[in-house]
Amino acid sequence: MAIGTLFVANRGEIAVRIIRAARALGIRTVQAHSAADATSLAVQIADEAALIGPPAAAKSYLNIDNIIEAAKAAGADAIHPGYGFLAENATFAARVAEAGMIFVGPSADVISKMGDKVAAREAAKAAGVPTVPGSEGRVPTLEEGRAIADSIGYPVIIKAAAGGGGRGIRVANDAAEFERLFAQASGEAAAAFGDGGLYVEKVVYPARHVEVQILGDGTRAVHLFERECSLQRRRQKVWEEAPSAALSPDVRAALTASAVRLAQDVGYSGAGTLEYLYDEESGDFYFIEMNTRIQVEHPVTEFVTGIDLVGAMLKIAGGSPLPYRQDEIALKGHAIEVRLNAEDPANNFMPFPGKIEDLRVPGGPGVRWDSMLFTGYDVPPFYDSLLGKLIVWGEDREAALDRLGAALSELTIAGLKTTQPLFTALLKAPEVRRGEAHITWLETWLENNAKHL
Ligand code: MV4
Repeated sequence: MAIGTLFVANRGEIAVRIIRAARALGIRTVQAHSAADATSLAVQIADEAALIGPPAAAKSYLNIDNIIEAAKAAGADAIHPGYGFLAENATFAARVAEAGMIFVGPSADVISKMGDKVAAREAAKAAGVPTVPGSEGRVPTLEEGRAIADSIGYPVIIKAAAGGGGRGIRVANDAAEFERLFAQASGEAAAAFGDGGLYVEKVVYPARHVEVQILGDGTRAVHLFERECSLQRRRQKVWEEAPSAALSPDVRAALTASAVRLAQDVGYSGAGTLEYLYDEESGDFYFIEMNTRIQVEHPVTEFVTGIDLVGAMLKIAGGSPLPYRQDEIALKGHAIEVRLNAEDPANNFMPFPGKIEDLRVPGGPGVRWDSMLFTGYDVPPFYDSLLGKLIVWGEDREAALDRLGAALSELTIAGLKTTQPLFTALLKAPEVRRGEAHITWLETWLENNAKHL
């Protein structure tokens, strides 16, 4: 059943993005909002709006009962969860289905399976997708963990089965550290996730973070090439590109084929991303986890493939078969995204909410601005600090870098501090210009350069 009315259960720039995709397909939109977001851009441009609770996210954007009730009252036949909040919550996906609506995303079962990082790792192995050398399944006891760590060799990384995105991970450099950290990690995982289960992997270092975008319809899956996301701070990406400057055509072909195998094996439906670590030295790649949502950085993939990923999600959720064959998806040129956050990069990236006193947005060929900002908007202090994303496209990486520089020099966001100066400085860094940064590069660079931003 094609979607008639879509309930947008998210906020900020992604809510705006979802409304635009829905409108292009003739779908009516109802924007969920907390009391703090009543005047947001998403509320202004949606066909309708629905209050779902007070400012605190736990009482609004994370409030399953309120969201389902408001969506039903609005006559919605589908709910788009965006990213963050309830996007990867299997209970929410199941509740939406029980209420007779469509969850725009994979089934609750697939969310649940991929949310268990050990189950995801085993599914990858079963699909013939390379994983990092490490434990089989969960590690039941400290003694067995020690034996595995000793056999794969230190340093090893201890991860929470219920974790993901870097929560609850520990690096042990020797057996003594392993003994200390294993119990600590298990206790912390039990407290944070209600599941103390752990697994162990060899540390891949130095490594790039490369991820593959896929689309599936439950039967068939296609890939939309990869994104390079190594430029990150405290596991928050700040700059993403497509394609990765590090991959040869042969490695790209093997990597993307592996992602399609895994997506197809689990019967994936909707947009998803498989995260890998890439060892440039050996050319080896290793699956680490899957994200079962649309990601912040999806526009770089849209730029290099010309495909509307959010539109594709809505079509698939409405029951259409996958709208693309693999041979219809081609990679053209190079795209870069930078995240403009309301943070002070010279002061340890301290959050800096406030009022937008003036806004001047860049434009021209190959320039895209995805944001919820308008002059006079008061950035609320209750949510994450993403203000918008500047995305540029060029015929090749050099052209994209030049376009990013030009677009950044046009952009003015006045009234608060943003991460804009970080990107102007990064564009001058030789390692960034050459596309050489790996996952720990930015934090080291910031130790020497953040004070000048
Ligand atoms: C790793 C790793 C090195 N070796 N696993 C951190 C977040 C979570 N998604 C997985 N993470 C890592 N897993 C092995 N076996 C290094 C990281 C890691 C990382 C990964 C991707 C992007 C940024 C990162 C920053 C620090 C550590």
